[in-house]
Order: sequence, then structure tokens, then C-alpha cells
Amino acid sequence: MHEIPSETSAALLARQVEQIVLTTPVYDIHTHLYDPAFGELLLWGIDELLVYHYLIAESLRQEPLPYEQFWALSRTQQAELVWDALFVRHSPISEACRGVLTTLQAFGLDVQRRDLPALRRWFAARNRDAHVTQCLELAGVRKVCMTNSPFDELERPVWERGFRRDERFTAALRIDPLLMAWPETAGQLRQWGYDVQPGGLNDRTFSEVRRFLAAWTQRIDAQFLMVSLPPDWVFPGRSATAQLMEWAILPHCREFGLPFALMPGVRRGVNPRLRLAGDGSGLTDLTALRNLCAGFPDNKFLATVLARENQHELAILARKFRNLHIFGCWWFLNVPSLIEEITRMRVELLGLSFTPQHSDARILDQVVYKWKHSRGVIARLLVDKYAELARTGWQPTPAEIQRDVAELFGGAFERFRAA
Ligand code: RAT
Ligand code: ZN
Repeated sequence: MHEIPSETSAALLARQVEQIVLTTPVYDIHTHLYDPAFGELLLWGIDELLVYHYLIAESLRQEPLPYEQFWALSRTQQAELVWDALFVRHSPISEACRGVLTTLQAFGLDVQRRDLPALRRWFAARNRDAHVTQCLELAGVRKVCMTNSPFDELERPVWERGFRRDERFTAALRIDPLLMAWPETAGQLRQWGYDVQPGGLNDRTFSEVRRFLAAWTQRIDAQFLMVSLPPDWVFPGRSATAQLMEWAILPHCREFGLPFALMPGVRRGVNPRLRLAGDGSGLTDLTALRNLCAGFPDNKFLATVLARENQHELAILARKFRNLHIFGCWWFLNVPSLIEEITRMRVELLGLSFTPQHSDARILDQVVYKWKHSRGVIARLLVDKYAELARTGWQPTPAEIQRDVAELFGGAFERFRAA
């Protein structure tokens, strides 16, 4: 018997890891998708893919059209403009552009013909419900968490009417207006029958805010509460944001056993003329998050941070506080080079106790490319990590790799939530 050369076992291990990462079903814990019962709020199809705000920001760099004229166009015309600016007049090599092609290819469509009308015809002939299932299957997504805002005029009435839930879609209660625009939101809450004081943050107001949160947590069966925050967010403090967090959000989350997801680092409306595409990013002082984790050990926190420069500090915080679960490469970080860098670092510092990615999909079809691209990067770095183990003599078994990847793809998150 001769010894099997080590390249062979290394190649076998690499194949096993890749196969497992590419096929393990994932719980996509942050998206902007909707349960199909929301009808037109669930966006899908080629035109929606093209007018994704990531692509609008990119097209309006190439297209000298004044912003207002762009917004005055119909959705169809906007999609044509984006197609022309980013796919016809230049090669579509940005991550958001490539994503459209990855998705189309996964549907078996011929992208080489560069034929937008033909693509439109294919989508027009689709059955919506079958399309939902196909997208989730192609992406290997077993469950999708929505972003649900009671302050959204289109979404709220659907919840109020009630509907039969699709069990693939879970809900997260998003409360940005409550924490970031208190006086206006207080007026809104008063109209809905809550006895809150826009000026005075007192016990009565906090308990009424909790009554509001309880009603919505139950109505939507929220899996967690979530807020995005500007880079200069501070906690604790006298601001309405900090006071409401401390005296309404945190007690509510403790009462219902729910994590509170914080997403710091977004500067909203850096260029308001770009509308949804006009937000930017900034470095956050993570002292506020540390204060929350240290001061409220009975609360659970989820966090993702927008600035690349905050990632190392965030991973260290997660090492210190087991009530903190970090997740995802958010928004401008959801590009292969940064997913690679951030996820590698997180694995090296945290092992398997975090959630490397969420899709942030706004258009259903995007789950296909967002997961295909992320899985590719995660597979490559895990191949390295398991190979390093194998070189010590610790040979991971396929069952162990499978167990680990399931943790990364939603298992660790679900255990953290349930703890
Ligand atoms: O990634 C995005 O689409 C952003 O516009 C935001 O929605 C961000 O992900 C958020 O949840 O605030
Ligand atoms: Zn988002």
C-alpha cells in the first residue's frame, strides 16, 4: 500500500467544504422582502432588478441627466436608462450589476444577447407564486426575515386587515421613526390612541410606547426589533433616542425575550436628490454599543455596522459579550472583497458564533445572486480554514462541516434568539 498523496485528501476536503457551503439551506435574517400576501409590495422581475437603488446610484454617475428628470420618468423608462448606462454603454462589472446577470443566468436566461425586451417577456410570463418558490430554491433560502415597519403607510393596513402567513417569511419590527424622529412619531402615536407626550419623556410615555411595541410584536410575531442608527449615536444619554431605548425598547425586549438589532453607521440623505440611493456611511464610536451590552446583560443584541473600519472593534466586542451576536456584511460591505476580509477575520476571532451574511434583498430575485456570491466567498475561506485544521492532524468529517455551516447559515442566530 502506498500513501495517498496529501494533495488528494486536500482536494477532497476542499470539494466537500464547497459542496456543503453551496447547498446548506440558509435563514436570511435581514431582507426588505415581503410575504406574498403583501401583493405588490413584494418586488420582483427584471425592471425592479434594474431600478434597485444600488444601480440607480451607479447609473446617475454615468448618465448626465438631472436627478429630477430621472425621477420624473416611468419605472419602465428608468429601467431602460439603467440598462443602457450600465449594461450597454459599459461592461457591468460592479457587484450590483454582476448580480443581475448571475440571477438571470440562474434562471437559464441567455444574457449574452443583451436583449432587454426578451428578458421582459420571460418575466411577464411568470407565475408570481411559482417565481417566489423558484427564487428561494435557487438561493437555497429556507426562511426569509422581512423588515416590517408599523410606520409604513403601505404595509400597516395589510397587517391591520390580517392575512394568512407564508411560513417561509418571518417578521422583524423596524422602529427607526420611533427612535430617530421622536416628536413627529409621538404625534402619530397619539393619533393611534397612545397617550404619549411629544415633549416630555416620562413614565406614562414610556409605558404607552411599550403598549404600542407589545401590540405590534404580537401582531406580526416579531423575531426581533431593529433600528438603523447614525454614526454619531450615543448611549446612555439625555437624547430621546437614548431615553426611549433605555426605558421602552430594552424593557420591552426583556419582557418578550427578543433581541434588539442595532445597525449603526448610516448617514441618511447625504445626497437627498438621489432619494433612497442617497444614503452614505460613517465611522461609529462603538462605546454606545459596549455600554448597552455591558449595562444590560439581560438583553440580547444583534449588530451589524456599516463602516469597514468598525469591523475589527465589533468582532472584539462580540468576544467580550455573549449577549451580542454580530451579523452580515451590510449594504456597501456586501461586495466580495469585503465579505472575504470581514468574514475571515470574524471566523478567526469568533469561530462559528456569528452570522456571516444576510442578503438585504429588496427585490425577490436578488436572493439568488446575493447568496450565490456570498456562498462562493464563504466557501473559499472555509476551505482554507479546514485545510489549516487538517494540517494539524485534525481531520474534519463531512458531518462536522455540515454542522458548522448550518450554524453560520442561521443555526447560531436561532439559538441566540431562543436562549
Ligand atoms: O441595503 C439597503 O437596501 C439599504 O437601503 C437599507 O435598507 C439598509 O439595508 C437598511 O436596512 O436600513
Ligand atoms: Zn436593510
